[in-house]
Amino acid sequence: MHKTLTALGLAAGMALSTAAIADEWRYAMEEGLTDPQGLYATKFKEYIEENSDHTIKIYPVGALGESADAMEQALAGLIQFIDQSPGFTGAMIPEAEAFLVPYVQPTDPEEVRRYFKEGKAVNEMFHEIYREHGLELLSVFPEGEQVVTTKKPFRNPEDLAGMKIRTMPSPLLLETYKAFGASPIAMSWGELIGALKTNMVDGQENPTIWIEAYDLDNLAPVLTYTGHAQYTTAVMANADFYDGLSDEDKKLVQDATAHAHNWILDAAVEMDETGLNKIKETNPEAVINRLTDEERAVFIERAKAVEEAYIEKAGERGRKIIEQMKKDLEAARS
Ligand code: 6CS
Repeated sequence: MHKTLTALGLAAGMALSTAAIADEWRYAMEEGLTDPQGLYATKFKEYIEENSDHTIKIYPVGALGESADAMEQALAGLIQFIDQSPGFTGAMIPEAEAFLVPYVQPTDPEEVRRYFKEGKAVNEMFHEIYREHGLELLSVFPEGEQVVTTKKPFRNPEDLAGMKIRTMPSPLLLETYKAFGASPIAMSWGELIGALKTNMVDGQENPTIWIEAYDLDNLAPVLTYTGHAQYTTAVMANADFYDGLSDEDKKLVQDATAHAHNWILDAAVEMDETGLNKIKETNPEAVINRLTDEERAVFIERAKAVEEAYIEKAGERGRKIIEQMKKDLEAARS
């Protein structure tokens, strides 16, 4: 009897240790496999699977519901990894909305590379904050300049008056478009295409590669480059899951992160340019407007109220983050 129990125990132990050696980890994201988040996830998966017995199952946009649903599952530990952008996470982590404050990030490709590779704010100031929400922050990367697509052109806040602009559900994005003179409406990604088709909204913002991939240039064909932000996203792990990994597996996750991160920093900048070229080639109706420095100055002035709103919510920590982002921006430019 005793022997049998020992044998059973051993068998169970072996099963457990086998499970620990070769786990399937779930990875959710807000985009498809050929979009920037999908390409990053694929690089991450390839590295993990080539360098261990673990496997990664990727859940693209929609597979687990909307962004908020996927985050709930990640926090509950049902999903081990999640890519979610501050435009969605910001409602839960106010400090993360720093990535949405207008005019504290570069748009020039070389400056973008430097800002994200070397910037102290991006690389050092958010880890502890995400931890407080049960998330181990692995990577923060850009997907391209935020471009406003509208049905009618605008060059100043007066032109935007009465235009209904869809934003991701971040309180700070609503502040931004109010400050810019428009009438913002927050909605999930899944609702946007229908809202543009039915004129429930007159425009939206997203990076060029995404606008091209999802035909947004056909639904709202005036593309305005205001230079106000990068679309920034973040990859995280459930903190309890991460803490429970062996040192070897933690290193594996960090190495896979570095591998995917270095790759995407160059690729994302290139994709931004590719997206615009494709739109120019395929959509003769598209109007590309790049605001002049003088026109931008008006929006930069309006952005001061958004920065104040951010600091009011994110407190002293938020103030330090914005200060550091401005220093990183200067450094990336020099
Ligand atoms: O606008 C959005 O909601 C989406 N934009 C991008 C670039 N990625 C995912 C997100 O859901």
